[in-house]
Amino acid sequence: IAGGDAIHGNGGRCSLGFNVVKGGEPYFLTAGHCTEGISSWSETSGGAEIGTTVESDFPGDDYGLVKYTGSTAHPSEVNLYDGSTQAISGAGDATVGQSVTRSGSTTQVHTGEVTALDATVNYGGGDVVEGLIQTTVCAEPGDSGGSLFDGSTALGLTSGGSGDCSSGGETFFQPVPEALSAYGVEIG
Ligand code: TYR
Repeated sequence: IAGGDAIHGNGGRCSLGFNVVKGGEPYFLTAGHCTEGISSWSETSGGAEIGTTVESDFPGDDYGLVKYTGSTAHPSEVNLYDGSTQAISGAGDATVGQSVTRSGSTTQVHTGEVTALDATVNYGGGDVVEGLIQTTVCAEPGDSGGSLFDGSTALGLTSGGSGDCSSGGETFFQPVPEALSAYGVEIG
């Protein structure tokens, strides 16, 4: 299972962000608003458990950490939904004007540009998230938690936004380096 693949739990669906490791054990990052209410994850709705939520940060930030069940290594790669994957070798900070690509389980792969950094978004209901990457990339419900990357560099986790992938949208992403340092995990 790779970045952009579907992850299901508790009747909901999100997308896997990036496979990571900590102490030699495999984990993955996804959005905090996904891990907030879901403790057990599977690849299909109602399927076998592949991991359990061990950390969750939302609102304020929007990242969470899931520990894979078992010790089988999960290479850090992103599903390009064309039968191939993009290998991820590390994480970096996005820059304004950068061309970026997103992978997620609802709308698969879409590209766009970074328009701003350190954006604050109010999702309503008291859910304010700070420090987000703002982009012209579209996304839709279920793409959340999925990967934003540029080549082999991990940049962000899909948080939220407006619009859709038919008429176009604007999407905000949680930067990955902050999540890596908060949890003491690294890109495998
Ligand atoms: N927040 C959505 C989710 O939880 C993802 C999303 C992103 C939805 C951008 C719409 C949007 O415009 O799946």
